[in-house]
Amino acid sequence: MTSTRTIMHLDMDAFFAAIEQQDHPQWLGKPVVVGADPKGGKGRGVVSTCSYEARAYGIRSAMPISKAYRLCPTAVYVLPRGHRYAEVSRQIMSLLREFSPDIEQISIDEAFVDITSTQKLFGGAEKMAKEIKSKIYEKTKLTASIGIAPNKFVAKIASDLRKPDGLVIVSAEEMPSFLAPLEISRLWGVGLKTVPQLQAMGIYTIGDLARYSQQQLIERLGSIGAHFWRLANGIDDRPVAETDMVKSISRETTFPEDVEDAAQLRDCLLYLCDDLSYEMRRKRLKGRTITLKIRLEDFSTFTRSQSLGHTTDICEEMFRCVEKMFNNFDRGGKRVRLLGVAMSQLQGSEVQLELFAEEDEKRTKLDRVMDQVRQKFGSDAIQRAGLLHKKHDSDWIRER
Ligand code: TTP
Ligand code: MG
Repeated sequence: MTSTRTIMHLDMDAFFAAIEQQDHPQWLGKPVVVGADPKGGKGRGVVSTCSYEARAYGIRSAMPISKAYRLCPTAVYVLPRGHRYAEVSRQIMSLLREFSPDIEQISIDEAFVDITSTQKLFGGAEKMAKEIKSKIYEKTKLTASIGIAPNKFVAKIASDLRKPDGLVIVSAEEMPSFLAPLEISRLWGVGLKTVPQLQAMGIYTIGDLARYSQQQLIERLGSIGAHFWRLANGIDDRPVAETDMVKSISRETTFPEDVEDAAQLRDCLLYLCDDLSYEMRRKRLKGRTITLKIRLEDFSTFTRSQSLGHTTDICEEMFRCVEKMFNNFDRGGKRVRLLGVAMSQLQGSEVQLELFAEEDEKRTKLDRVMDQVRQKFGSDAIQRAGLLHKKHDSDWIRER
């Protein structure tokens, strides 16, 4: 058994919408929807988030913007301003660092903080949480919801329970009775497919699940059964660690035969950037540093990195930088065995696939069109013009 920890989970309330309301005080108290342009109900794209006033009309994140418009045509509709939200996010995260060095940011408005050792300095967990909330409010005029529990899983549920402006503290002793009445959909990993499967076993709440033995659950559900059993019994030893967050994301290719031709190598790099940027947009990540990896025929391996000065998930921008590093690399006449492209210094990107900020509109148009085609037809359906003359792309072995 590990000794008891105290883990805090903080999640800002209606984050993008609350910032818009603060920046436009005339919108305070009104339904505000951040997302795609509704175009009088004909708009495509989705809701990013909305104020609690808009939630009263049934509007939710990820809902088609046309549906939101039907539910409340008089709401204030605004396009997302990613840079502004990222700026406020940085303010909040640096404020949290004044309270504990053990912070794991998991999205733009959300972080875990291990306060096991620092809570005493602030007179206990509750006082510390209240101070964090008021410091955030002082600085940004925004409200946060906080959950505190012996582990990440329960802390995250707790922060969600009394939103907005909530504070829920669950002690180790309270954990079983806290978890028991909650719906099983709250368990990490229980998706739309698993719910009916569990219900067929008479499991509707976390308490129902906790009454099964671990062995029974493994027999019925496979190895995921053990995971559900552990969570349902309040067992979650995952540490709060920045390393938990994806540090980098990459694509690389080993050629079936070593390649000499620079044009073919450049095409391959474009292909890798394209694939990588698509994955980043899908995962809502942007990166600041790009790395090129080259392995030559004699297995000597080199990397070249460059910071872009800002974060991006745009293929064109990534490729331009990689191409430059590639052109400057002297391979001494040797052929290339492997090429790779990686992005690091990642941040959660603020907008969904179909919701690029206005200033990025032009640059990302091609990316967006390709994303839509891929989503429709699968990832091999489309390739960039630079690749179109290639017949043998599929010969490249993709290593993930
Ligand atoms: P959330 O914390 O999930 O939502 P929220 O902060 O708007 O509201 P809540 O009070 O329920 O926490 O997400 C944080 C931000 O991420 C949100 O303000 C907008 C963005 N986001 C999207 O762009 N699309 C989505 O589908 C979701 C869920 C969030
Ligand atoms: Mg939030």
